Amino acid sequence: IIDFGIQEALQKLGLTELNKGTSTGLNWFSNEETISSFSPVDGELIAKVETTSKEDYEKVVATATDAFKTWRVMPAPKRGEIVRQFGEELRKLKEPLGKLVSYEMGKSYQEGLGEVQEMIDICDFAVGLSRQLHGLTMHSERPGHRMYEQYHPLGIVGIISAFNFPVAVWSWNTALAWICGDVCIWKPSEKTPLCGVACQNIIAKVLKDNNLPEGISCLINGDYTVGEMMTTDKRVPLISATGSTRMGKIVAATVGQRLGKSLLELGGNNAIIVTPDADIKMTVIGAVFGAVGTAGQRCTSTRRLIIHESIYDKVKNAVVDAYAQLRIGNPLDENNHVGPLIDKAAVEGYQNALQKVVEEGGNIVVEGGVLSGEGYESGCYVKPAIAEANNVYEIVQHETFAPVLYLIKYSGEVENAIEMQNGVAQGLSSAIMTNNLREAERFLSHAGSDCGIANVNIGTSGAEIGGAFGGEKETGGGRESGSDAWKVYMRRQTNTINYTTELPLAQGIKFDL
Ligand code: UN1
Repeated sequence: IIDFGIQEALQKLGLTELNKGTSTGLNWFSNEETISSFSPVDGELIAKVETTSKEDYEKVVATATDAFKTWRVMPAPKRGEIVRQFGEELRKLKEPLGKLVSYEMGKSYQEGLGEVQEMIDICDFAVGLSRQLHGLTMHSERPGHRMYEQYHPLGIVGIISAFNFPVAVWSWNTALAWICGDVCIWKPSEKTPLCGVACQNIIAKVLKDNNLPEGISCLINGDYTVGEMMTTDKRVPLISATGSTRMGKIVAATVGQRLGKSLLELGGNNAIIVTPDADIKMTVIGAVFGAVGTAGQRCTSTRRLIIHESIYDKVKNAVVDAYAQLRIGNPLDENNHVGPLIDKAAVEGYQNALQKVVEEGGNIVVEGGVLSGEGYESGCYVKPAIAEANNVYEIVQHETFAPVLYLIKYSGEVENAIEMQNGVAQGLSSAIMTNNLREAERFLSHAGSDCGIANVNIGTSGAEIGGAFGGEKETGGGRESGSDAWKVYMRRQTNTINYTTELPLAQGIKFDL
Protein backbone atom coordinates (compact mmCIF):
# COMPACT_ATOMS: atom_id res chain seq x y z
CA ILE A 1 0.00 0.00 0.00
CA ILE A 2 1.34 3.43 -0.90
CA ASP A 3 1.20 5.69 2.14
CA PHE A 4 1.29 8.97 0.13
CA GLY A 5 3.29 10.49 2.97
CA ILE A 6 0.37 10.72 5.37
CA GLN A 7 2.26 9.64 8.49
CA GLU A 8 4.99 12.15 7.75
CA ALA A 9 2.41 14.88 7.18
CA LEU A 10 0.71 14.12 10.49
CA GLN A 11 4.06 14.30 12.24
CA LYS A 12 4.89 17.67 10.68
CA LEU A 13 1.54 19.00 11.86
CA GLY A 14 2.16 17.86 15.43
CA LEU A 15 -0.51 15.17 15.29
CA THR A 16 1.57 12.44 16.86
CA GLU A 17 -0.56 11.11 19.72
CA LEU A 18 -2.58 9.11 17.29
CA ASN A 19 -5.51 7.03 18.51
CA LYS A 20 -4.96 8.19 22.06
CA GLY A 21 -7.04 11.33 22.16
CA THR A 22 -5.52 14.40 20.65
CA SER A 23 -5.04 17.61 22.53
CA THR A 24 -7.41 20.30 21.39
CA GLY A 25 -4.62 22.80 21.60
CA LEU A 26 -5.54 24.05 25.06
CA ASN A 27 -3.88 21.48 27.20
CA TRP A 28 -6.22 21.21 30.15
CA PHE A 29 -8.95 19.31 28.38
CA SER A 30 -9.92 16.23 30.34
CA ASN A 31 -13.02 14.92 28.66
CA GLU A 32 -13.25 11.16 28.28
CA GLU A 33 -15.57 11.46 25.29
CA THR A 34 -14.02 11.46 21.87
CA ILE A 35 -14.99 11.70 18.24
CA SER A 36 -13.34 9.33 15.82
CA SER A 37 -12.05 10.64 12.53
CA PHE A 38 -12.27 8.06 9.75
CA SER A 39 -10.72 8.79 6.38
CA PRO A 40 -13.17 8.47 3.48
CA VAL A 41 -10.11 7.69 1.34
CA ASP A 42 -9.45 4.23 2.82
CA GLY A 43 -11.94 3.93 5.67
CA GLU A 44 -9.15 3.90 8.29
CA LEU A 45 -9.49 5.44 11.73
CA ILE A 46 -6.98 8.29 11.66
CA ALA A 47 -7.33 9.43 15.26
CA LYS A 48 -9.73 10.26 18.05
CA VAL A 49 -10.20 13.80 19.24
CA GLU A 50 -11.56 14.82 22.63
CA THR A 51 -14.92 16.53 22.62
CA THR A 52 -15.60 19.66 24.62
CA SER A 53 -17.69 19.31 27.79
CA LYS A 54 -19.74 22.18 29.20
CA GLU A 55 -17.10 22.71 31.89
CA ASP A 56 -14.32 22.86 29.32
CA TYR A 57 -16.39 25.27 27.26
CA GLU A 58 -16.63 27.60 30.26
CA LYS A 59 -12.84 27.51 30.56
CA VAL A 60 -12.48 28.28 26.87
CA VAL A 61 -14.78 31.31 27.10
CA ALA A 62 -12.93 32.55 30.19
CA THR A 63 -9.60 32.17 28.38
CA ALA A 64 -10.93 33.93 25.27
CA THR A 65 -12.48 36.75 27.31
CA ASP A 66 -9.18 37.32 29.03
CA ALA A 67 -7.18 37.21 25.80
CA PHE A 68 -9.55 39.75 24.24
CA LYS A 69 -8.43 42.34 26.81
CA THR A 70 -4.83 42.07 25.57
CA TRP A 71 -5.64 41.68 21.90
CA ARG A 72 -8.13 44.55 21.46
CA VAL A 73 -5.64 47.19 22.63
CA MET A 74 -2.83 45.98 20.40
CA PRO A 75 -2.65 48.29 17.34
CA ALA A 76 -4.35 46.71 14.33
CA PRO A 77 -1.16 46.70 12.16
CA LYS A 78 0.59 44.82 14.99
CA ARG A 79 -2.20 42.27 14.95
CA GLY A 80 -1.64 42.15 11.20
CA GLU A 81 1.98 41.21 11.88
CA ILE A 82 0.78 38.15 13.83
CA VAL A 83 -1.46 37.17 10.92
CA ARG A 84 1.51 37.66 8.59
CA GLN A 85 3.55 35.21 10.67
CA PHE A 86 0.64 32.77 10.64
CA GLY A 87 0.62 33.01 6.82
CA GLU A 88 4.37 32.29 6.79
CA GLU A 89 3.84 29.12 8.86
CA LEU A 90 1.12 28.07 6.43
CA ARG A 91 3.52 28.53 3.54
CA LYS A 92 5.96 26.18 5.26
CA LEU A 93 3.26 23.63 6.06
CA LYS A 94 1.27 23.90 2.84
CA GLU A 95 2.07 20.37 1.70
CA PRO A 96 1.40 18.44 4.93
CA LEU A 97 -1.74 20.45 5.65
CA GLY A 98 -2.97 20.02 2.07
CA LYS A 99 -2.36 16.31 2.44
CA LEU A 100 -4.26 16.09 5.72
CA VAL A 101 -7.19 17.97 4.14
CA SER A 102 -7.15 15.50 1.27
CA TYR A 103 -6.90 12.45 3.53
CA GLU A 104 -9.40 13.46 6.20
CA MET A 105 -11.95 15.11 3.88
CA GLY A 106 -11.41 13.25 0.60
CA LYS A 107 -10.86 16.11 -1.89
CA SER A 108 -8.01 15.81 -4.37
CA TYR A 109 -4.51 16.68 -3.14
CA GLN A 110 -4.46 19.55 -5.67
CA GLU A 111 -7.64 20.93 -4.14
CA GLY A 112 -6.21 20.37 -0.65
CA LEU A 113 -3.20 22.48 -1.62
CA GLY A 114 -5.59 25.04 -3.17
CA GLU A 115 -7.41 25.29 0.11
CA VAL A 116 -4.22 26.03 2.03
CA GLN A 117 -3.36 28.57 -0.68
CA GLU A 118 -6.68 30.30 0.06
CA MET A 119 -5.61 30.46 3.71
CA ILE A 120 -2.32 32.06 2.74
CA ASP A 121 -4.09 34.51 0.43
CA ILE A 122 -6.57 35.62 3.08
CA CYS A 123 -3.69 36.15 5.52
CA ASP A 124 -1.98 38.45 3.00
CA PHE A 125 -5.26 40.25 2.41
CA ALA A 126 -5.82 40.65 6.17
CA VAL A 127 -2.30 42.00 6.73
CA GLY A 128 -2.95 44.84 4.27
CA LEU A 129 -6.41 45.38 5.68
CA SER A 130 -5.00 45.80 9.18
CA ARG A 131 -3.95 49.30 8.09
CA GLN A 132 -7.24 50.04 6.36
CA LEU A 133 -10.04 49.59 8.90
CA HIS A 134 -11.42 52.89 7.72
CA GLY A 135 -14.41 54.75 8.96
CA LEU A 136 -15.87 57.85 7.33
CA THR A 137 -15.72 61.43 8.53
CA MET A 138 -18.80 63.59 8.12
CA HIS A 139 -19.41 67.33 8.24
CA SER A 140 -21.41 68.27 11.28
CA GLU A 141 -24.39 70.61 10.89
CA ARG A 142 -23.24 72.39 14.05
CA PRO A 143 -20.36 74.91 14.09
CA GLY A 144 -17.16 73.82 15.85
CA HIS A 145 -18.14 70.19 15.80
CA ARG A 146 -16.42 67.21 14.28
CA MET A 147 -18.11 63.96 13.38
CA TYR A 148 -16.53 60.69 12.41
CA GLU A 149 -16.99 56.96 12.80
CA GLN A 150 -14.77 54.27 14.20
CA TYR A 151 -14.81 50.51 14.00
CA HIS A 152 -14.10 48.69 17.23
CA PRO A 153 -13.65 44.98 17.91
CA LEU A 154 -16.72 42.95 18.85
CA GLY A 155 -15.25 40.43 21.28
CA ILE A 156 -15.53 36.69 20.81
CA VAL A 157 -16.40 35.44 17.34
CA GLY A 158 -17.80 31.90 17.25
CA ILE A 159 -16.99 30.03 14.04
CA ILE A 160 -18.88 26.90 13.02
CA SER A 161 -17.46 25.40 9.84
CA ALA A 162 -18.33 22.52 7.54
CA PHE A 163 -16.36 19.45 6.48
CA ASN A 164 -16.02 20.44 2.81
CA PHE A 165 -13.60 23.30 3.39
CA PRO A 166 -12.19 22.10 6.69
CA VAL A 167 -9.44 24.74 6.97
CA ALA A 168 -10.05 27.60 4.49
CA VAL A 169 -13.46 28.76 5.74
CA TRP A 170 -12.09 29.05 9.28
CA SER A 171 -9.20 31.18 8.01
CA TRP A 172 -11.50 33.50 6.02
CA ASN A 173 -13.25 34.28 9.27
CA THR A 174 -10.41 34.16 11.68
CA ALA A 175 -7.80 36.13 9.72
CA LEU A 176 -10.25 39.04 9.37
CA ALA A 177 -11.61 38.73 12.91
CA TRP A 178 -8.08 38.78 14.33
CA ILE A 179 -6.95 41.94 12.57
CA CYS A 180 -10.26 43.49 13.66
CA GLY A 181 -9.23 42.80 17.27
CA ASP A 182 -11.60 39.91 17.96
CA VAL A 183 -10.70 36.57 19.47
CA CYS A 184 -12.16 33.40 17.97
CA ILE A 185 -13.62 30.13 19.17
CA TRP A 186 -13.82 27.57 16.39
CA LYS A 187 -15.94 24.47 16.22
CA PRO A 188 -14.83 22.57 13.12
CA SER A 189 -17.03 19.90 11.58
CA GLU A 190 -17.05 16.70 13.63
CA LYS A 191 -16.22 14.95 10.36
CA THR A 192 -12.85 16.72 10.06
CA PRO A 193 -11.64 17.36 13.61
CA LEU A 194 -7.96 16.70 12.89
CA CYS A 195 -7.84 19.57 10.42
CA GLY A 196 -9.01 21.73 13.32
CA VAL A 197 -6.32 20.47 15.67
CA ALA A 198 -3.63 20.92 12.99
CA CYS A 199 -4.63 24.55 12.41
CA GLN A 200 -4.82 25.23 16.13
CA ASN A 201 -1.29 23.82 16.57
CA ILE A 202 -0.01 26.21 13.89
CA ILE A 203 -1.55 29.37 15.33
CA ALA A 204 -0.79 28.34 18.93
CA LYS A 205 2.92 28.24 18.06
CA VAL A 206 2.79 31.71 16.46
CA LEU A 207 1.01 33.15 19.49
CA LYS A 208 3.46 31.50 21.89
CA ASP A 209 6.47 32.78 19.94
CA ASN A 210 5.05 36.28 20.31
CA ASN A 211 4.18 35.92 24.00
CA LEU A 212 0.52 36.35 23.27
CA PRO A 213 -2.28 34.43 24.99
CA GLU A 214 -3.40 31.30 23.17
CA GLY A 215 -7.00 32.29 23.95
CA ILE A 216 -6.86 34.58 20.89
CA SER A 217 -7.60 31.38 18.99
CA CYS A 218 -9.61 28.63 20.67
CA LEU A 219 -10.84 25.28 19.45
CA ILE A 220 -13.82 23.30 20.66
CA ASN A 221 -14.88 19.93 19.30
CA GLY A 222 -18.02 17.90 19.06
CA ASP A 223 -21.41 17.74 17.40
CA TYR A 224 -24.18 20.33 17.21
CA THR A 225 -24.64 20.30 21.00
CA VAL A 226 -21.18 21.86 21.33
CA GLY A 227 -22.13 24.42 18.68
CA GLU A 228 -25.24 25.23 20.71
CA MET A 229 -23.09 26.22 23.66
CA MET A 230 -21.91 29.12 21.51
CA THR A 231 -25.12 29.99 19.68
CA THR A 232 -27.00 30.36 22.98
CA ASP A 233 -24.16 32.25 24.70
CA LYS A 234 -24.56 36.02 24.87
CA ARG A 235 -20.84 36.36 25.55
CA VAL A 236 -20.35 35.46 21.87
CA PRO A 237 -21.66 38.51 19.94
CA LEU A 238 -21.13 37.07 16.46
CA ILE A 239 -21.65 33.55 15.18
CA SER A 240 -20.32 32.79 11.72
CA ALA A 241 -21.79 29.50 10.52
CA THR A 242 -21.20 27.58 7.30
CA GLY A 243 -23.31 24.53 6.49
CA SER A 244 -26.77 23.43 5.45
CA THR A 245 -29.79 25.72 5.22
CA ARG A 246 -31.45 23.52 7.86
CA MET A 247 -28.59 24.20 10.29
CA GLY A 248 -28.53 27.90 9.37
CA LYS A 249 -32.20 28.39 10.19
CA ILE A 250 -31.64 26.94 13.66
CA VAL A 251 -28.51 29.05 14.23
CA ALA A 252 -30.24 32.23 13.00
CA ALA A 253 -33.24 31.66 15.27
CA THR A 254 -31.10 30.85 18.31
CA VAL A 255 -28.71 33.76 17.86
CA GLY A 256 -31.58 36.09 16.90
CA GLN A 257 -33.40 35.18 20.09
CA ARG A 258 -30.63 36.90 22.06
CA LEU A 259 -30.22 39.62 19.39
CA GLY A 260 -26.73 38.45 18.55
CA LYS A 261 -25.31 38.79 15.04
CA SER A 262 -25.01 35.88 12.69
CA LEU A 263 -23.10 35.53 9.44
CA LEU A 264 -24.53 32.63 7.47
CA GLU A 265 -23.03 30.77 4.52
CA LEU A 266 -25.57 28.09 3.65
CA GLY A 267 -26.57 25.89 0.75
CA GLY A 268 -26.35 26.73 -2.92
CA ASN A 269 -28.11 25.38 -5.99
CA ASN A 270 -25.84 26.82 -8.58
CA ALA A 271 -26.51 26.89 -12.30
CA ILE A 272 -24.57 27.66 -15.45
CA ILE A 273 -26.64 29.11 -18.27
CA VAL A 274 -25.31 28.02 -21.66
CA THR A 275 -26.56 30.29 -24.43
CA PRO A 276 -26.33 29.76 -28.21
CA ASP A 277 -23.25 32.02 -28.20
CA ALA A 278 -21.32 29.98 -25.64
CA ASP A 279 -17.80 28.70 -26.22
CA ILE A 280 -18.47 24.97 -25.87
CA LYS A 281 -14.93 24.01 -24.91
CA MET A 282 -14.87 26.51 -22.02
CA THR A 283 -18.36 25.47 -21.02
CA VAL A 284 -17.33 21.83 -20.70
CA ILE A 285 -14.30 22.59 -18.50
CA GLY A 286 -16.29 24.97 -16.27
CA ALA A 287 -19.26 22.66 -15.95
CA VAL A 288 -17.31 19.45 -15.34
CA PHE A 289 -14.95 20.96 -12.77
CA GLY A 290 -17.93 22.68 -11.13
CA ALA A 291 -19.96 19.50 -10.94
CA VAL A 292 -17.34 16.89 -10.00
CA GLY A 293 -14.64 18.97 -8.26
CA THR A 294 -14.56 18.13 -4.53
CA ALA A 295 -16.91 15.30 -5.60
CA GLY A 296 -19.72 17.86 -5.87
CA GLN A 297 -19.35 18.83 -2.21
CA ARG A 298 -18.74 22.57 -2.57
CA CYS A 299 -21.49 24.97 -1.68
CA THR A 300 -20.61 26.53 -5.06
CA SER A 301 -20.68 23.21 -6.98
CA THR A 302 -22.51 23.29 -10.30
CA ARG A 303 -25.81 21.47 -9.84
CA ARG A 304 -27.72 22.62 -12.95
CA LEU A 305 -26.81 23.31 -16.56
CA ILE A 306 -29.51 25.40 -18.22
CA ILE A 307 -28.87 24.95 -21.94
CA HIS A 308 -30.51 26.62 -24.93
CA GLU A 309 -32.42 24.10 -27.05
CA SER A 310 -30.51 25.04 -30.21
CA ILE A 311 -27.21 23.73 -28.79
CA TYR A 312 -28.62 21.31 -26.22
CA ASP A 313 -27.51 18.07 -27.87
CA LYS A 314 -24.08 19.43 -28.71
CA VAL A 315 -23.42 20.53 -25.12
CA LYS A 316 -24.91 17.37 -23.68
CA ASN A 317 -22.73 15.14 -25.85
CA ALA A 318 -19.58 17.13 -25.06
CA VAL A 319 -20.22 16.94 -21.30
CA VAL A 320 -21.08 13.23 -21.46
CA ASP A 321 -17.84 12.60 -23.40
CA ALA A 322 -15.85 14.49 -20.77
CA TYR A 323 -17.43 12.41 -17.99
CA ALA A 324 -16.15 9.28 -19.71
CA GLN A 325 -12.58 10.55 -19.15
CA LEU A 326 -12.99 11.00 -15.37
CA ARG A 327 -10.83 8.83 -13.15
CA ILE A 328 -12.30 8.09 -9.74
CA GLY A 329 -10.08 6.94 -6.91
CA ASN A 330 -7.68 7.82 -4.13
CA PRO A 331 -7.56 11.63 -4.12
CA LEU A 332 -3.93 11.62 -3.03
CA ASP A 333 -3.05 9.93 -6.30
CA GLU A 334 -2.78 12.86 -8.69
CA ASN A 335 -3.89 10.75 -11.63
CA ASN A 336 -7.43 10.76 -10.26
CA HIS A 337 -9.95 13.56 -10.77
CA VAL A 338 -12.63 12.54 -8.29
CA GLY A 339 -12.21 11.32 -4.73
CA PRO A 340 -14.74 9.87 -2.29
CA LEU A 341 -17.76 11.46 -0.65
CA ILE A 342 -17.29 12.34 3.00
CA ASP A 343 -19.16 9.35 4.46
CA LYS A 344 -21.77 6.67 3.85
CA ALA A 345 -24.63 9.00 4.76
CA ALA A 346 -23.52 11.22 1.86
CA VAL A 347 -23.48 8.17 -0.42
CA GLU A 348 -27.07 7.46 0.62
CA GLY A 349 -28.08 11.05 -0.16
CA TYR A 350 -26.51 10.66 -3.61
CA GLN A 351 -28.36 7.39 -4.27
CA ASN A 352 -31.65 8.89 -3.12
CA ALA A 353 -31.23 11.85 -5.48
CA LEU A 354 -30.66 9.56 -8.46
CA GLN A 355 -33.67 7.46 -7.56
CA LYS A 356 -35.85 10.52 -7.03
CA VAL A 357 -34.99 12.24 -10.28
CA VAL A 358 -36.05 9.12 -12.18
CA GLU A 359 -39.27 8.86 -10.16
CA GLU A 360 -40.08 12.47 -11.03
CA GLY A 361 -39.63 11.77 -14.74
CA GLY A 362 -35.95 12.56 -15.28
CA ASN A 363 -33.74 10.72 -17.72
CA ILE A 364 -30.31 9.45 -16.66
CA VAL A 365 -27.67 10.17 -19.31
CA VAL A 366 -24.58 9.23 -17.29
CA GLU A 367 -25.24 6.34 -14.91
CA GLY A 368 -24.22 6.71 -11.32
CA GLY A 369 -23.34 3.99 -8.85
CA VAL A 370 -21.27 3.19 -5.80
CA LEU A 371 -17.85 1.71 -6.54
CA SER A 372 -16.55 -1.36 -4.77
CA GLY A 373 -13.48 -3.54 -4.85
CA GLU A 374 -9.81 -2.71 -4.59
CA GLY A 375 -9.13 0.91 -3.75
CA TYR A 376 -12.79 1.58 -2.95
CA GLU A 377 -12.92 -0.20 0.44
CA SER A 378 -14.25 2.85 2.30
CA GLY A 379 -17.54 2.52 0.40
CA CYS A 380 -17.58 6.29 -0.21
CA TYR A 381 -16.58 6.40 -3.90
CA VAL A 382 -19.39 7.14 -6.35
CA LYS A 383 -19.62 7.74 -10.09
CA PRO A 384 -20.46 11.32 -11.07
CA ALA A 385 -23.88 11.17 -12.71
CA ILE A 386 -25.90 13.31 -15.10
CA ALA A 387 -29.68 13.43 -15.46
CA GLU A 388 -31.94 15.38 -17.79
CA ALA A 389 -34.55 17.05 -15.61
CA ASN A 390 -37.01 19.87 -15.17
CA ASN A 391 -36.18 22.81 -12.98
CA VAL A 392 -39.39 22.37 -11.00
CA TYR A 393 -38.66 18.81 -9.85
CA GLU A 394 -38.47 18.65 -6.09
CA ILE A 395 -35.07 16.96 -6.20
CA VAL A 396 -33.69 19.63 -8.54
CA GLN A 397 -34.88 22.29 -6.12
CA HIS A 398 -32.92 20.57 -3.37
CA GLU A 399 -29.14 20.78 -2.79
CA THR A 400 -27.68 17.26 -2.92
CA PHE A 401 -24.07 17.39 -1.74
CA ALA A 402 -22.75 14.92 -4.33
CA PRO A 403 -21.70 14.82 -8.00
CA VAL A 404 -25.16 14.82 -9.59
CA LEU A 405 -25.62 17.27 -12.47
CA TYR A 406 -29.03 18.15 -13.93
CA LEU A 407 -29.40 19.20 -17.57
CA ILE A 408 -32.31 21.55 -18.18
CA LYS A 409 -33.41 22.86 -21.58
CA TYR A 410 -34.60 26.41 -22.24
CA SER A 411 -35.94 28.07 -25.33
CA GLY A 412 -36.29 31.65 -26.53
CA GLU A 413 -34.54 34.57 -24.84
CA VAL A 414 -31.94 34.48 -22.08
CA GLU A 415 -34.57 35.87 -19.66
CA ASN A 416 -36.22 32.43 -19.68
CA ALA A 417 -32.98 30.85 -18.55
CA ILE A 418 -32.44 33.53 -15.89
CA GLU A 419 -35.93 32.89 -14.55
CA MET A 420 -35.10 29.20 -14.16
CA GLN A 421 -31.72 29.93 -12.62
CA ASN A 422 -33.40 32.22 -10.08
CA GLY A 423 -36.29 29.80 -9.61
CA VAL A 424 -34.83 27.98 -6.61
CA ALA A 425 -34.77 28.75 -2.89
CA GLN A 426 -30.99 29.22 -2.76
CA GLY A 427 -28.96 32.15 -4.12
CA LEU A 428 -25.23 31.53 -3.85
CA SER A 429 -23.42 31.25 -7.19
CA SER A 430 -24.43 31.53 -10.83
CA ALA A 431 -22.78 31.73 -14.22
CA ILE A 432 -23.48 32.39 -17.87
CA MET A 433 -21.46 31.09 -20.80
CA THR A 434 -21.85 33.48 -23.69
CA ASN A 435 -19.90 35.67 -26.08
CA ASN A 436 -22.95 37.86 -26.53
CA LEU A 437 -22.45 41.13 -24.66
CA ARG A 438 -26.16 41.84 -24.42
CA GLU A 439 -26.91 38.48 -22.84
CA ALA A 440 -24.02 38.81 -20.38
CA GLU A 441 -25.12 42.27 -19.28
CA ARG A 442 -28.75 41.20 -18.95
CA PHE A 443 -27.60 38.35 -16.72
CA LEU A 444 -25.58 40.74 -14.52
CA SER A 445 -28.22 43.48 -14.41
CA HIS A 446 -30.73 44.24 -11.62
CA ALA A 447 -33.18 42.05 -13.53
CA GLY A 448 -30.60 39.28 -13.87
CA SER A 449 -29.13 36.70 -11.51
CA ASP A 450 -30.34 36.99 -7.92
CA CYS A 451 -27.22 35.32 -6.49
CA GLY A 452 -24.39 36.68 -4.37
CA ILE A 453 -21.96 35.53 -7.08
CA ALA A 454 -22.61 35.96 -10.81
CA ASN A 455 -19.88 35.00 -13.29
CA VAL A 456 -19.46 35.40 -17.04
CA ASN A 457 -17.51 32.72 -18.92
CA ILE A 458 -16.36 31.12 -15.64
CA GLY A 459 -18.04 28.27 -13.78
CA THR A 460 -19.85 28.61 -10.46
CA SER A 461 -17.11 27.40 -8.10
CA GLY A 462 -13.60 28.50 -7.27
CA ALA A 463 -14.23 32.05 -6.05
CA GLU A 464 -11.18 34.18 -5.24
CA ILE A 465 -10.69 35.48 -1.69
CA GLY A 466 -10.56 39.14 -2.77
CA GLY A 467 -14.31 39.38 -3.40
CA ALA A 468 -17.03 39.16 -0.78
CA PHE A 469 -18.21 35.56 -0.65
CA GLY A 470 -21.80 34.57 0.11
CA GLY A 471 -25.32 34.51 -1.21
CA GLU A 472 -28.91 35.53 -0.90
CA LYS A 473 -32.24 33.88 0.00
CA GLU A 474 -31.77 30.52 1.73
CA THR A 475 -28.00 30.85 1.35
CA GLY A 476 -28.30 33.13 4.37
CA GLY A 477 -27.21 36.61 3.19
CA GLY A 478 -23.77 36.61 4.85
CA ARG A 479 -20.56 37.82 3.22
CA GLU A 480 -17.11 36.59 4.16
CA SER A 481 -13.58 37.00 2.88
CA GLY A 482 -12.71 39.98 0.65
CA SER A 483 -14.09 43.45 -0.16
CA ASP A 484 -15.59 45.05 2.98
CA ALA A 485 -16.70 41.78 4.59
CA TRP A 486 -14.48 42.75 7.57
CA LYS A 487 -17.14 45.17 8.79
CA VAL A 488 -19.30 42.39 10.19
CA TYR A 489 -16.52 41.50 12.66
CA MET A 490 -16.58 45.00 14.16
CA ARG A 491 -19.00 47.35 15.86
CA ARG A 492 -19.42 50.80 14.37
CA GLN A 493 -19.36 53.84 16.60
CA THR A 494 -20.37 57.35 15.52
CA ASN A 495 -18.45 60.05 17.41
CA THR A 496 -19.39 63.74 17.55
CA ILE A 497 -16.98 66.14 19.26
CA ASN A 498 -17.75 69.74 20.20
CA TYR A 499 -14.69 71.99 20.40
CA THR A 500 -16.54 75.25 21.17
CA THR A 501 -17.77 76.79 24.41
CA GLU A 502 -21.40 76.61 23.27
CA LEU A 503 -23.74 73.66 23.27
CA PRO A 504 -25.93 74.04 20.17
CA LEU A 505 -28.44 71.23 19.70
CA ALA A 506 -28.87 69.35 16.46
CA GLN A 507 -31.89 70.06 14.26
CA GLY A 508 -31.74 73.69 15.52
CA ILE A 509 -33.70 72.88 18.66
CA LYS A 510 -33.74 75.67 21.23
CA PHE A 511 -33.45 74.68 24.87
CA ASP A 512 -32.51 77.70 27.02
CA LEU A 513 -32.07 77.43 30.75
C1 UN1 B 1 -17.73 26.32 0.30
O1 UN1 B 1 -18.01 25.42 -0.47
O2 UN1 B 1 -18.16 26.32 1.48
O3 UN1 B 1 -15.75 29.22 -4.45
C2 UN1 B 1 -16.80 27.42 -0.02
C3 UN1 B 1 -15.27 28.17 -4.04
C4 UN1 B 1 -14.39 28.19 -2.84
C5 UN1 B 1 -15.15 28.30 -1.60
C6 UN1 B 1 -16.27 27.35 -1.41
N1 UN1 B 1 -13.44 29.25 -2.93
O4 UN1 B 1 -15.50 27.11 -4.58
